Amino acid sequence: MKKTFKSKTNNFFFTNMKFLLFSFFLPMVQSIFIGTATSSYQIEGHNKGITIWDEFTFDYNLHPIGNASNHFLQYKEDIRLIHEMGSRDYRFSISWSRIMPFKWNEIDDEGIQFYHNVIDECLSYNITPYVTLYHWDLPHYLNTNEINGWLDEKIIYYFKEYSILIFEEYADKVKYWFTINEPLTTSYQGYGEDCSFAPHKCSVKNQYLSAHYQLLAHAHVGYYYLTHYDGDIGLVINSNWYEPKNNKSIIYANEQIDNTLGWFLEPLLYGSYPETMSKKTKSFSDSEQILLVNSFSVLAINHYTTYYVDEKNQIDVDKNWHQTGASWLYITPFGLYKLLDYIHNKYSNTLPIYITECGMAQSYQNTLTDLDRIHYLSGYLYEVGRLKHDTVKGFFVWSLLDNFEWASGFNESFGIIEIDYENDFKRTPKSSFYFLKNLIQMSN
Ligand code: PNW
Repeated sequence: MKKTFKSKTNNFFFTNMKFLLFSFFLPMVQSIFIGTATSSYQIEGHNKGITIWDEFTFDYNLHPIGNASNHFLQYKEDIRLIHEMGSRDYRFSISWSRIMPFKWNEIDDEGIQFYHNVIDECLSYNITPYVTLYHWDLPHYLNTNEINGWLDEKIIYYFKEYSILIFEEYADKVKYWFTINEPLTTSYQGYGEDCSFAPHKCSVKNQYLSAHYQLLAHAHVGYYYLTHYDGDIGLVINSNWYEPKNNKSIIYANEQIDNTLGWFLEPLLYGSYPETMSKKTKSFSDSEQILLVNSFSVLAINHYTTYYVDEKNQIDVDKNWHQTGASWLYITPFGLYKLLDYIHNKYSNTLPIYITECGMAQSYQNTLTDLDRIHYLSGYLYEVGRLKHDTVKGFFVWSLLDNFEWASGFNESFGIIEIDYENDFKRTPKSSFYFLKNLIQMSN
């Protein structure tokens, strides 16, 4: 370990200073575990079936997926690295189109076996698997004129049947499940106003409809799991923190939070959308409400960054905030504290919370000495440690590996392990990997 660290680092002293500083607040974060997260499409490669992301990158001439981070062939090495880091918790997703590559309900044995292998490999090291059922790689045959992806009510049935199959196959080994990753991103970026993601079918109507069906698909699956199995399940909700820039903008900042976090959290907790959205979207029937409020046992939150909202309801940033290799992502640790505190005070003070993603990007391969990531992670973890309640159970760093960052291709590296795409997908842990390893070791 030391070898890589020393040879690639002229800033060894500074990095170790961070370790030293970190030990001051270590006791505060000791009660939560530190895990890492990935998703199938972003890392696996060697896909058999076509997904909406293959179609989208082809149609818009974006960077093709290729073999991603080659995890399909190197999963053993990757899980061994998690073990080497000392982490006991790993979140990954199952690719629907690896399970049924070509046709609805035509099951591929190799696909089924692959996830058995991944899960068994984790268990052999005592690493707990946290499995996401859907992280955006929708099979293309579910995005046609006949079945129109998340705009089609039938998707609820398909998602439920697929999920039941997955539970039957793996639920004896996996006790933590997440249904859908970031429905907000899919609705806003894939079907809505932002329109920068697959399947690129955008309108205001589609934005709300796709959210509605994602929520119902989650509800059916979550309810099914909790009534048939003994384990935990949740919907992965993402939210930035929106900080009012001044007194006149408090109302707008609150609205932004309702329109993002509240859009997906309130249906789960209350069976209805926030006030600000109720005119824009369908409402839930009585029976749907019952499913929704009984569809989860944990809260799963992805959080990356904070924005200011000004008195004109415009998004703003502070010029002193450090912008990362992803233009939308600033290092703003205070926002994580505020978001978790807000959830605790406004919504729930008992449900266990998992931070299912948190991390930052460098421009591709700019250095193995990722001090800015150490800065980011120590800041965000410190803020979790500062909370006055103990509902946060775990913190999954996004991401274990450099990977395919959706519309940005391979230009943004979120990994704590570098992938050298030109040299046989060679894996090299970055300084942040050792930082986390140290932290985990010290807190054991
Ligand atoms: C999440 N934004 O996506 C996803 O869950 C991951 O697959 C992804 O790699 C990670 O965050 C980093 O981006 C997001 O533009 C994509 O605000 C874009 C945004 C937020 C989250």
